[in-house]
Amino acid sequence: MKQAATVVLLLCLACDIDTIAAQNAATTADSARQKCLALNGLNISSSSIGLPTNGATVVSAAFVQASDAGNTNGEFCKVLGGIHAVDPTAPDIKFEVNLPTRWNNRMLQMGGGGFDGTLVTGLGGASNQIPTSPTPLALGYVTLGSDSGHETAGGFDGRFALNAESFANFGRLQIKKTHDVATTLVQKRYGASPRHSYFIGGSQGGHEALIAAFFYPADYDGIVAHYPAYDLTLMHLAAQYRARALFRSPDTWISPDKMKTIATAVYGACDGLDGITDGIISSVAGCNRVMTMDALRAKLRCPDGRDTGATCLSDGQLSTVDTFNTAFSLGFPVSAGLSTFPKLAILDGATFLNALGRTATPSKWPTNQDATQYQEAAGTTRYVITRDLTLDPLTFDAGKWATRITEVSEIWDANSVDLSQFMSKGGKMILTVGSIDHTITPYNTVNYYERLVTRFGQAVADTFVRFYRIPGFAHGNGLFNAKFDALGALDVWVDGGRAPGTLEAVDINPENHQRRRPMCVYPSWPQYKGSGDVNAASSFSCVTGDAASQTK
Ligand SMILES: [Ca+2]
Repeated sequence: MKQAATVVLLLCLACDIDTIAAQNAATTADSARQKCLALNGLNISSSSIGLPTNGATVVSAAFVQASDAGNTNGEFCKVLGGIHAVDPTAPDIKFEVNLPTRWNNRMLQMGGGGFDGTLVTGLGGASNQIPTSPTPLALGYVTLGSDSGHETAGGFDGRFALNAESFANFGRLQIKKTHDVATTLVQKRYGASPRHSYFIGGSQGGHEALIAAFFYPADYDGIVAHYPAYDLTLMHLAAQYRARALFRSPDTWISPDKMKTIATAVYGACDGLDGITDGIISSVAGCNRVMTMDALRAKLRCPDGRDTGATCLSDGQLSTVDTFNTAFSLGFPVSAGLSTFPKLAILDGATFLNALGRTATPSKWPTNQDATQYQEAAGTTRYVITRDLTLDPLTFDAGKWATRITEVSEIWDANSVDLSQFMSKGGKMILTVGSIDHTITPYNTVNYYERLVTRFGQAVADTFVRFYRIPGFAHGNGLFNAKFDALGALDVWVDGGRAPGTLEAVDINPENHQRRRPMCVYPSWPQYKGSGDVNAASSFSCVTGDAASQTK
């Protein structure tokens, strides 16, 4: 570039500096455009992809200018293509890789959600980032994503799992295949490899982030896993168990009105324990102490245990709450020896919104009007475990399918916390969960972190993992709809060596005036100092222990 400027200067002694700069920019843009368009039709051989495929093809490479209508990502090259399966009947893994002209030498892979099946474009914000902040692509990251190797209409449509390679791609393999193709494209475009490679995602995307760390540690330097669905087998079999409890009879279903009654009782008992009644239960331990099953029964049981309206719970409904509030045990181990799935946070403030369904009778083919637990149960028991599309998910008996269940678990779960290889290479991980996540349950991530601490010891775990439990946050939404800069914190840690401490989250629910809270490193939580602006993070301290016992 310096040479080009000198040439321009020599040829054009009368030109001013601005003209030279403009000519240089034009030369750079021309070069970027040429390098982008040269990727069109590129065939990537199977030998440059670290898992079995039939190679990959770039279907289109389009040069996007900063000034193009609707583009807020700056100038970049948008590459679309497919990774071909070994089995000719299995679909391609469709991918998108975005190569910015002003590259920051980093590559960021983004995860999907549910059963995937929609192309993750990498054009938008990183999972749970503040919406008004620049996207990773605009910051100079190469961004990438895939459809995981199948297309669905959304939800938990699991037809793709009937094909073994398609299922294995979704289960794990697409992560590395897409990574390797993107790395090849980066090398072609820039003539260099990324200095750092990251993965970020929430829910299934968080699961994919943990897959990256555990199964492909050589490929990634940094991971952000939000509320990861890492143990899908146990999660969905627990969902099936709880859906059976919920729909056992018309008397055991909990209507949205009844759920509001439960939440009102829980918030009445627990909201103020953290120093401020703000619709957020920040002292989970304090809440667990005061809002037990017995306390709920004493407060809400209908006279004689018979349903007399929305303001009380029948004995059948109380038994459903009890099932939700108790860990599920499968009765035999799956991958990494796990056999249980923790309780739901129904007595900690999880509101469930309409997640328990709109009617007491679920549909044969679930829609988003049905209970989340039922949708998950149907998807996994029908398409993945039994592969019997006539199955009634509520009659499924896990004990009769033990062999297939353990096989499935090995294909798609990321249960092991032995991240030795990731740690040894210097990898860093940020792990988050919302305290009122009703789609998975915060305790699933808490368990992962606590098993990890048991495996490595606290001092070693602190060198490569940070865990944040965010009060009032649910599953990418919630009463405190937390948004924060996890990617920035990760990059400072990986590249700059500075480990994250307390972060800050902003609530983007419009009615909450952009209120802010500290994101405390687990197990600490934000306690109101007793004075100061309730919408300012500085009015809260990260504390450990149980406020209920502290105030006694
Ligand atoms: Ca509170």
